[in-house]
Amino acid sequence: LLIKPRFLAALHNNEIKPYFQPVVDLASGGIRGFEVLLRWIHPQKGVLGPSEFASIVSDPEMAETLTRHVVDGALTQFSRRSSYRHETLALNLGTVDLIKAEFVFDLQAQLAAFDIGWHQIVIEVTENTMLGAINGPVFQNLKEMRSRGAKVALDDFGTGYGGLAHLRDWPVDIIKLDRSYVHHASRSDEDAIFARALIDIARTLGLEVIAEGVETPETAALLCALGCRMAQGYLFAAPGPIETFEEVSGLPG
Ligand code: G
Ligand code: G
Ligand code: NA
Ligand code: MN
Repeated sequence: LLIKPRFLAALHNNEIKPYFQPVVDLASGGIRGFEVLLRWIHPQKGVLGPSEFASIVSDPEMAETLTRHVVDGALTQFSRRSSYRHETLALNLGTVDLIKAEFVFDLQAQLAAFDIGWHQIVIEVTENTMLGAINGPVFQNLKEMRSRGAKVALDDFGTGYGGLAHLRDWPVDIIKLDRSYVHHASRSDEDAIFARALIDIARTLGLEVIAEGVETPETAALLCALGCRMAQGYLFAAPGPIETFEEVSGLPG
C-alpha cells in the first residue's frame, strides 16, 4: 500500500533509470543496438529490477507515468551517442502501455523530438501480452508501428504456452530465445536440440533470432553455428548506464 507514494518519490528523486544492454552481432562482436531495462537505484536496497516492483509496472495509472519517464530517459541518453543513428533501441512494453489508443501517436512525438527513426525501434512483448491481444487494440498498435518501420520482438520465446502455434499469425519480426534454452545449449548435444529447433522454426518463418543470456564463448560459438546471428549476455556486457558502452568497440565474439 505504501509502495505507490514511495515510488512516486523515487521518480521525483531520479532514482528510476533506464539501463542498457548491448545487442551484439555474434560473428563480429559489434554492437547492433541496445535493450532498455528499467532499474530502481534504491538508496538502501541497491539496484532493483522490475520484478521487485511488478505491481507498479503493471498498474495502469503508474505504468503511464513510469513508461513515459523511462522511454523519455532512454531516448535522451541513446540519442547522445555519436553512433546512435546506426543502432537500434529495444523497449519492453506491457499490455497496459500498448492498449492505449494514443500510444503510437505519443511515441511518434518522442521519436521526432530526438530525431530517432521508427526503423531503429524494437518493441519487446511477451507471449502473454500477445495471447491477450489477438485482433484487439494492442495488435493494432503493434501493426501500426511495424507499418512505420519498427520491429516487434517476442521476448522469452519458448517459455510460454501457445507461442509456437500462433507465431505465424502474430505481428512479430524477431524472437528472443530465452536464456534457459541458451544456457542448456552448450551443456550437451541433447540440450542443444531445443535451441536448434527453435532457431530453425524462427528462420523458416523468416524471423530474426536474438539469443539471451549468453555467458560463455562456447555458447556464443554454438549459437553462431546453429545460425543465430545476434545475442545479449554477460559475455558481452551486463545491463548498465549507457556511458558504460561509449568506448566499447571490440567485444569478444
Ligand atoms: O531487468 P530484468 O532483467 O530483471 O528484467 C526482467 C523483465 O522485466 C524483462 O524480461 C523485461 O522484459 C521486463 N522489463 C524491463 N524493463 C521494463 C520496462 O521498462 N517496462 C516493462 N513493462 N517491462 C520491463
Ligand atoms: O525479461 P527479459 O528477458 O527482457 O530480461 C532480461 C534480464 O536478463 C535482465 O534482467 C538482465 O539483467 C538479465 N540478463 C541479461 N544478460 C544475462 C546473462 O547473460 N545471464 C543472466 N543470468 N541474466 C542476464
Ligand atoms: Na525484454
Ligand atoms: Mn527476455
